[in-house]
Amino acid sequence: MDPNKLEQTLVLIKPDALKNSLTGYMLSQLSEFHTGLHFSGTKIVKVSRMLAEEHYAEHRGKVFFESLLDYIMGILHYPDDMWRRRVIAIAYQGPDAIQKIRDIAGPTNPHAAREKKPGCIRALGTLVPLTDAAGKIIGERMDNLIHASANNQDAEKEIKLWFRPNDMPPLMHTYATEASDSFYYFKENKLLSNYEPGSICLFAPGDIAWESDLDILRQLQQGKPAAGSLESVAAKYLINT
Ligand code: 3AN
Repeated sequence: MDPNKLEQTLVLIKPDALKNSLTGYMLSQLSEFHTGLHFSGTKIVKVSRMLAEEHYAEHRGKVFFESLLDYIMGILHYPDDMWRRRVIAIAYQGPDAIQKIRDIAGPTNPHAAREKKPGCIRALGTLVPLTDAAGKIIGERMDNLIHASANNQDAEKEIKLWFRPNDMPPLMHTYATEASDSFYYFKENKLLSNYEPGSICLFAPGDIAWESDLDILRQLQQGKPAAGSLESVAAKYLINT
């Protein structure tokens, strides 16, 4: 099969889009008819802090980081209705999927989006001033409705962060999978090989995992440096728990 056909990208329909009832509009923009792309996975996610931190790891330490976490966790748009704090996560797939979705989403900054690409999804977004404890403006947050993976490397990291292999049909897998041959448990940000009360089983023997996730766990179990964090593996297994 042409590997180009398998290119995947992660789309998140963020809480501001849900709050403004833009889901239908956005899905229609992303439809196979308009883009030639296909859904390979979709889920409704209550975003945990762990997942939010992993997803936005590159922004850690920036002035808007904490606000960005609150935004993607739905806390800002649904301060009272906790059950409404959700995003829709979608894996899209097809030739040139990453660039096609980036084009439909438009520039990151909604003001730039309105100027440079009227009609794109992010042109409907907004900028929110960020203030310090004294009320002084220290920056701004971009509420831009949609996340779309920026490049191949990010797409792989993000698809594997949000989706398990069996969240999508096996014939649509882009990334290598492997059956686990051991038990791996997670408890209080630690990796365990035996069950302890309160621990969560990430993998049992025979469970299908992303190969790279198993590589990370094996390295961590031996106390060696790994290509990713334990949280980057565990976060998706804790989704909606
Ligand atoms: P994009 O989503 O276009 O790939 P990223 O990955 O650089 O952009 O940023 C992720 C998110 O972080 C953006 N969607 C936006 O909400 C927020 N963000 C990025 N840069 C800034 C910034 N300079 N000020 C405020 N928020 C930002």
